Amino acid sequence: MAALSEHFIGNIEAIVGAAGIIQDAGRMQSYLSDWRNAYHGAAALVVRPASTDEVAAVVRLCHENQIALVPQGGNTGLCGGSIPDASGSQVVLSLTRMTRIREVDPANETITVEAGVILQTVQDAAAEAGRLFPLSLGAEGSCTVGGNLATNAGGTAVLRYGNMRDLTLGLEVVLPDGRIWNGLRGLRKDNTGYDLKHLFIGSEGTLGIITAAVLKLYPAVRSVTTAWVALPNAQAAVGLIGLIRALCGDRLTGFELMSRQSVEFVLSHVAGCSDPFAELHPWYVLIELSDTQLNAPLNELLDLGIGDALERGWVIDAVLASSEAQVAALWRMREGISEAQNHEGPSLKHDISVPVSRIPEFIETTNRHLLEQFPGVRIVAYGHVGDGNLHYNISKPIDAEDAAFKAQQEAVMQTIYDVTVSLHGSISAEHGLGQTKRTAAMRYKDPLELELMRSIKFTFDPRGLMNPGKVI
Ligand code: FAD
Ligand code: 2HG
Ligand code: ZN
Repeated sequence: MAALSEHFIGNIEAIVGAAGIIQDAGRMQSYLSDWRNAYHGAAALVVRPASTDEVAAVVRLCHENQIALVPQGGNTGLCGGSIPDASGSQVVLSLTRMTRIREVDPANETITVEAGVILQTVQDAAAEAGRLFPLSLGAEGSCTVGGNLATNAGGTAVLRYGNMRDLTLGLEVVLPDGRIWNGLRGLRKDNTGYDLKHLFIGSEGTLGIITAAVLKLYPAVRSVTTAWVALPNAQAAVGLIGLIRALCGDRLTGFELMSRQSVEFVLSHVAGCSDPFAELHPWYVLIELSDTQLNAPLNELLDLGIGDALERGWVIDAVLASSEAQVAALWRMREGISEAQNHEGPSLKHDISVPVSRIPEFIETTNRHLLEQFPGVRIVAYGHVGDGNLHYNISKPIDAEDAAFKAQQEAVMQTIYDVTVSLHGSISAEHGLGQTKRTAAMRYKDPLELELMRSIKFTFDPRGLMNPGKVI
């Protein structure tokens, strides 16, 4: 490990206090590997400032001493973005002590929170104020607003409310030289030049440290209907979502596609899950309708839509949840897929998007190419079909060696991304580039876009100290 001087460490401690600094190797461990245990790094220090001023002072000191910083929130990211490199010279800057909800303004329909606030805490605070904060994802009990912003997180309600970018009105950011940009404006209209917040959203910690945000609130939901539906093929999902949307409009708030393989993993590994149907089916969707009105006739609407789809041959079978417990059980089946896949050995994750209309073609073509080139791999395809976003994850063949499987990562990525790009898609719809997709982005992104990205990076961070080795 490259040692930092006693003087530097003393200065950091003078800023954040003893509670804000971790040097002990054992206590650092949880900051140095990711949720999947797929990435491992080393760090000179973990620093945990408790206020924006402390973040600014730490960043300024690192800037003056040319020390690279790796911002980290809940460490639930899925592409190694929050993990330092192996040199041991980088400092992990954890935002997890910045947990204040600064303001709830129901009349402006906004909430202002610090970067380390857990997503679920924001949802709960919104609910207490009789409002909804709609970002929803499987890691919501541990991911932070800062991480959600830095990755422009998506989740299961994007088709109705948009992703984190769409839910954000203002940001406070500590720039790489330690200056504080206060862009905490709760305005829905502000046309005073370039909209700088959008540069930081999705920048994965490479342009600055997000310390707080003004987020949008929505009316609370008072009626919900959830259905688990069996489909003959993925094409049927595209037909079905069009039909349900035409019928229900904005009441459609969730439409999650899952292959049989995904559901089988959950049934094998996630406690308390059971197959709602006696027969096996190749594909499933979880549909959620919701309304701000109490006792809205959502069951009737969904029955109507599913009845129509049954006649068209797009649906084989369907069940509507009849209690809150059943709703939770159906969502557990969907949101348990990531955890279930972890139990099946190493996996290669791909969060691609293509136009919704091309999802069936993507699945059919990629399955064919992959199985020809890598016989025996288990394809775990599922995701947010309303956004054209599939998690096209690959688990190793049952009897393959872990190392041999992992060695195929680049080749597997290339096969999947070649098809994605040929269908005018994106190699990352949700999770970002991090370490995993940085090289692939160089290959698949337009050279002019890359050149513009590099010049933005240089403008903000000419010394290259913000999360080096990630994104660009
Ligand atoms: P981290 O993992 O700590 O960091 C992620 C990136 O953001 C890193 O590059 C880090 O350097 C940077 N960063 C973190 N905080 C800051 C900050 N304050 N300022 C600047 N940069 C920062 N993602 C989705 O989009 N949709 C999903 O449906 C979804 N489901 C998930 C389900 C599970 C079970 C898991 C484990 C993950 C899931 N994710 C999903 C991925 C992940 O949870 C999200 O990307 C989340 O937004 C990351 O938040 P975090 O606080 O854990 O960030
Ligand atoms: C989801 O939609 C998340 O469940 C996680 O984005 C996907 O684990 C994954 O690959
Ligand atoms: Zn997802």
